[in-house]
Amino acid sequence: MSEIESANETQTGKQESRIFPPPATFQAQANVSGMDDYRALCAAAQTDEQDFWCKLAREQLQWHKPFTQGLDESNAPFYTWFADGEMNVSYNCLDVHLTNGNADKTAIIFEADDGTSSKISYRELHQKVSKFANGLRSLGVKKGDRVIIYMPMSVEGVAAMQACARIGATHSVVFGGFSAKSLQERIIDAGAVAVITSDYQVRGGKQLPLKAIVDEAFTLGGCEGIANVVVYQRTGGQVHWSTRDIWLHELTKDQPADCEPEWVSAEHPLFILYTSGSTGKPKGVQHSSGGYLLWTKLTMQWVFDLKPTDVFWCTADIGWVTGHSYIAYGPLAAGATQIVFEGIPTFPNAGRFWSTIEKHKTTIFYTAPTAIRSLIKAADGDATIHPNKFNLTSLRLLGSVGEPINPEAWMWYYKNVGRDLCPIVDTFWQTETGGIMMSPLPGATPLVPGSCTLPLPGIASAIVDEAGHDLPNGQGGLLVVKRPWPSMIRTIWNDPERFKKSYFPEELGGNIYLAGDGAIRNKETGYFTITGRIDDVLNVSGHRMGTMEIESALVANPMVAEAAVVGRPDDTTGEAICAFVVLKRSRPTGDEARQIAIELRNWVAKEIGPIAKPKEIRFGDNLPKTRSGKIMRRLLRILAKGEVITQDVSTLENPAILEQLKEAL
Ligand code: 6R9
Repeated sequence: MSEIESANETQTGKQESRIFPPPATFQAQANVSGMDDYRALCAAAQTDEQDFWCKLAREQLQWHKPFTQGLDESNAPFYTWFADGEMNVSYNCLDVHLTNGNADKTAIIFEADDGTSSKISYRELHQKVSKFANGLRSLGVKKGDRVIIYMPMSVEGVAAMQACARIGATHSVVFGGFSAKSLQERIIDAGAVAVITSDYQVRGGKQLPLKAIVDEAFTLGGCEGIANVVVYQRTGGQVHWSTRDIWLHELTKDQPADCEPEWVSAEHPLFILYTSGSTGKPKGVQHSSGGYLLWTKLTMQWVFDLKPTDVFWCTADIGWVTGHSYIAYGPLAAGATQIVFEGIPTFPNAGRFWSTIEKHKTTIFYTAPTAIRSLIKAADGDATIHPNKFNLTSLRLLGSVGEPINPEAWMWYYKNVGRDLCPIVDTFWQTETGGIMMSPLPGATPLVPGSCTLPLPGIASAIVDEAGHDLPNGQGGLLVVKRPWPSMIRTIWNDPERFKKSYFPEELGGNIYLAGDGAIRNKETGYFTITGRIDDVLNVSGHRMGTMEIESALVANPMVAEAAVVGRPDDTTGEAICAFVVLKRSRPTGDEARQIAIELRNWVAKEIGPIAKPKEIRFGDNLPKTRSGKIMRRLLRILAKGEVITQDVSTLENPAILEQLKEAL
């Protein structure tokens, strides 16, 4: 297992020794204050697991019908939580605030791409969502139906998700950067009955069509199940119209501002979110209602130390799980004021994050390492957009998510954005986990740059070998979670067998969750460091992408005979996609090769979305293969890095090919 070997090398080669204990003032006011508090919570979870979770679920959520049982393991690994309890997620995010003093509190500060902003209170958001939900009901959308949401970052995007939750429809948000083909595949797999989209999205001063891509998805076929396309008018730009289309403002215009929520079982599927795995086909990760909301709300309090006066800003898109848990659901359930940002970090310039923090007096800022790394570069090149040119004194807590944060980026973030005063929570989690699994608690855990430190109370993270045996600290292995937790993935939509195989493999006993990441624990502190994916999943700018997905897209091109995709380290995006391609015709060189590479990159953008475009394409007469015909991706990874192959290649069928693939175009 090469990943694990390299993890051990990292660990022994370079030990991070800087430690940052929580500032006393932070600790004094924190929701979880000091390591003793943290340990007490962990101990409570261990002593009586059922009691721990049931108590929290009763305290944190309002139940229409109380549950009688917490975790049910009788059909493992299809675990259920609070299953006979009835509740509604939207009720718990909105209605509860109408009577607890939050009604006129700002729920969302919307920061538009062009720098204008607006606010919406909990009362107003409740009305908006209720009208939206009534509108969907009037179209015949009902409990259990699936609705695709293909929306820009907007109050309406969040409202669409909440409206589905309100009527018990299961939503599946598709990131606005995905192509018509990806959208069509998700519409079909989910068996959706409606699509919610907008005319355009506005990013970086440009208008990008969304409705037109939905139209295109229809032309690809298989979308006959969609009775309606609801269109939010963002720009008023031109769109084609058909009988199935309806404007959101017309749909909601005469709807009552009150909508009785659909009471559902805590196990009712709140959403399906597609994510990349190690095969070509994205997996529809299915989440629950009760357990999911419990954990997203609790982690707002534990990890983000949320207080009534905070202004929380998570920069993720609602198309990813981070935007689900820490924009659409967690912050609202917790009664936060939060920023929803339409634009991009570099428009009108790379000071946009800092100026927006200053403008809205943001107190908690949660972003991805890739954004930080690109802003470091930008600030190096232009002192006027350096964070020290802005008043960031409102900040009290910083967060990171999506990929490992390298210690240099961590230190820059800590010093320049946090002014050496704000703890950084490096939060490890996944689409499948629903919420944060490992992270420092900012008023308790001493921070070590590059480490997500320790599991949250109730989360039984461990590191095991391939037979499922526990490994001692200091030895890298597979990251697993040994006990179920409320917000865990329930199944893969339409594919329970794949769910079992991917996450609860027999080799590990069939009942412990395999994360798909490698990890190692520090010998002294027991802190976890994530060493990267153990499967064929790449992490490019915090976006998960399967190498197989990209390979399938490439070979779908009529010119391509064969393709192999690997990741290579990249200073800004974390990993970059590098494709090795064999054409049906002879191997192109020079300008012609460059031209075909451009064509293939655009092809992949069409097939999957621009985020999946290979950064680099190299052409060969063949790919390095073993005598049994297996592509040696390990060697391709070395070539992609520009390194020299030192190991024995005698098992290769065609060692000469390596020479051809050595050079970048
Ligand atoms: C929330 C999210 C999950 C994968 C995960 C891991 C990587 C996420 C991380 C991290 C190191 C962190 N990852 N957070 N690696 N440190 N703090 O990103 O979900 O898109 O499903 O990606 O991202 O490899 O397995 P998702």
